[in-house]
Amino acid sequence: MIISGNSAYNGGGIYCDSSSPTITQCAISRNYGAVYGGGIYCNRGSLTITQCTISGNSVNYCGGGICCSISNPNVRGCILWGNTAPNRPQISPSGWLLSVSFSDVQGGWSGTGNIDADPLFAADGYHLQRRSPCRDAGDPAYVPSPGETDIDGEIRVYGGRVDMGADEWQPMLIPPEELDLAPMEAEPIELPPSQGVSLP
Ligand SMILES: [Ca+2]
Repeated sequence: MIISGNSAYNGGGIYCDSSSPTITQCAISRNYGAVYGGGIYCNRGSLTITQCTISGNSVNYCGGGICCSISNPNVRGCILWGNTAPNRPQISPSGWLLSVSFSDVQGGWSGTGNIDADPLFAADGYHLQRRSPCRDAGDPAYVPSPGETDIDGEIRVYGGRVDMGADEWQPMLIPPEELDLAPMEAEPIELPPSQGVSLP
């Protein structure tokens, strides 16, 4: 699911109150919150967020990507990149327990398998490009459920290990402009020695 272009006072993309849902395979991108949580705001709950790309969201106070209060969300296999806020732009834990693993968090975050590296998004802000460090960097123990797909409805694990985020990079998704083809150069043609053909 793509959640994009929304705005709210708290939780521009998603607002969870006194609930503990699992949010998975979502791109939560380019949403806006006025105070807390540009992408996701969670109040009083044990939110689970897996294989999501939370990018380019903004908020005026804190928690551009995720903001939680009296909550202990579990974040696994996600990308939190390019979110903006005056305070704690990617994740705002507000002192609450927050488990983050196998995720790419801009500015870094402690936890197993986390990285801090530009995910090299395509122009839409959430698809991965071929050289993305998020490829094959998700939880190596991740086993998709039967029929589970990535955000494009394509296979969830390609290349032997799940990618971080909602998109699983696959070769058929490469737009021609990313193929880095060198311009064709004409090879000099060597003509065989003259066989004595005489032109009229
Ligand atoms: Ca993969």
